[in-house]
Formats: sequence, C-alpha cells, structure tokens
Amino acid sequence: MDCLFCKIAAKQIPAKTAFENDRVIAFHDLFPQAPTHILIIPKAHYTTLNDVPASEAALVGELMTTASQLAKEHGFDEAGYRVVMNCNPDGGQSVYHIHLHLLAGRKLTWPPG
Ligand code: D5M
Repeated sequence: MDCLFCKIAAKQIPAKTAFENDRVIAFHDLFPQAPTHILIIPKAHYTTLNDVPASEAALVGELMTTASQLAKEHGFDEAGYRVVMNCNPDGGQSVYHIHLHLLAGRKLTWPPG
C-alpha cells in the first residue's frame, strides 16, 4: 500500500521516533505547528477515523494514553497541551493514515482555524 505513514512505521522512510511499541509509533512532525509537535499513529493502517471499528476502541485509546505519557515525559502535563485528530478534507486531514497530533510548548488558541 502506498501510504506515507505505513512506510514510516515500517522504517522505509526515516522519522524522529519519540515512542514505539508493537501497536503504536510516535514521531516528530516534519512541519511542526508548535515547539513540540508529535504524531502518534497505529502501525495498522486505518485511512480515517471513520474506518476504525468499535472493536479497535482500545487501539484509539492507546493513541491518547501515549500522548499523555509523552506530554509527561516532555514536561508539558502541567502547563498543558492539545491532542487532535483531523478527519477528511473539512477536518484538515492531509495524510490518510490516522494520526493523533500532540501539540505543546506554546499557548494554543481556540477555536482552531
Ligand atoms: O497531518 C499530517 C501531518 O503530517 C502534518 O502535520 C505534516 C506531517 N507530515 C507530513 N509528512 C511527514 C513526514 N514525512 N514525517 C513527519 N511528519 C510528516 P494532517 O492532520 O493529515 O493534516
């Protein structure tokens, strides 16, 4: 499958890895929108959030708990951070393999654009 993030998960394309286990890999965004901007993805391919069955709820939960763990490790848990998953064009998704953005290190504005 011609998927950028599958290739990163398979180490066919380099990325700066922040965390990895059998199910999940986290790596630094190539075009950071905050001082710390990490993407957390499942190694299994799901094109959008719409494609994740309820049976994989634990996997999506693991993306979130990985984000909070990384926030703690980087010292952002008290100051705060944002996690966001974009879905389809109006949601701003540009890479079609689900990924959770972890953004931290500056005061983030709300609502997002
Ligand atoms: O987010 C897709 C994100 O993926 C966006 O913030 C840029 C990032 N990106 C694109 N190519 C790479 C590579 N090669 N390494 C790391 N990060 C990358 P979306 O929510 O789909 O717009």
